[in-house]
Amino acid sequence: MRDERFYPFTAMPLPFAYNSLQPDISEYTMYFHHDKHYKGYVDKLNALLKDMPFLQNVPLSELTKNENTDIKNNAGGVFNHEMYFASLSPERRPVSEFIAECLTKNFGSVQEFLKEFHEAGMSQFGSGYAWLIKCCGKDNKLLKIIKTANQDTPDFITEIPILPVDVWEHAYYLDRQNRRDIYLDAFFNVLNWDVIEKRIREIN
Ligand code: MN3
Repeated sequence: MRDERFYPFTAMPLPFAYNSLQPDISEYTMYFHHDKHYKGYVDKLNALLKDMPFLQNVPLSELTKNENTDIKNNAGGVFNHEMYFASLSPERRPVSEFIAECLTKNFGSVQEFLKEFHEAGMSQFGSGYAWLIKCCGKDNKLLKIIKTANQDTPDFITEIPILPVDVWEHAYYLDRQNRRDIYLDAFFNVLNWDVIEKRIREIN
């Protein structure tokens, strides 16, 4: 999942109502997370690129690897949040047969995947993300769980992002205070498995 869009970036609207993930994620959290944190990254990235014409036609996924730390962090903030929000849904649909098969093949069972993903989210020290990724290269087509710090992204070459979970405190502190574990359980209730399936199929 690369992102080929380039400057100027437009904030993606939240694909569902702010209050529709309740009680798993509150309206208050979704509003601040989307309208303040995420939009802040979009605005900051545009402001930085305004004075850097040589980066204005560089695609977003490439900007997340830029040597300029401000560009890299803000581009990562845009990419990671868009993927995170698009991975959520108020529909609470169960996993499809396809997803169950993929997860069972790679992790032993759907439950085991959820357990390992939860552990990765819990053990990311400080701010960052846990990811389900698809490996390309020598581990071709394997699904794996990795962690990234701050707004770093998977490498897009050997690690193709499928599903991120944001474990920055702003993702849960208003609702759960220090209980990241409860947030991670609630996150599993509102996953958009259709989108996750589409991402896995697209890079087959
Ligand atoms: Mn966030």
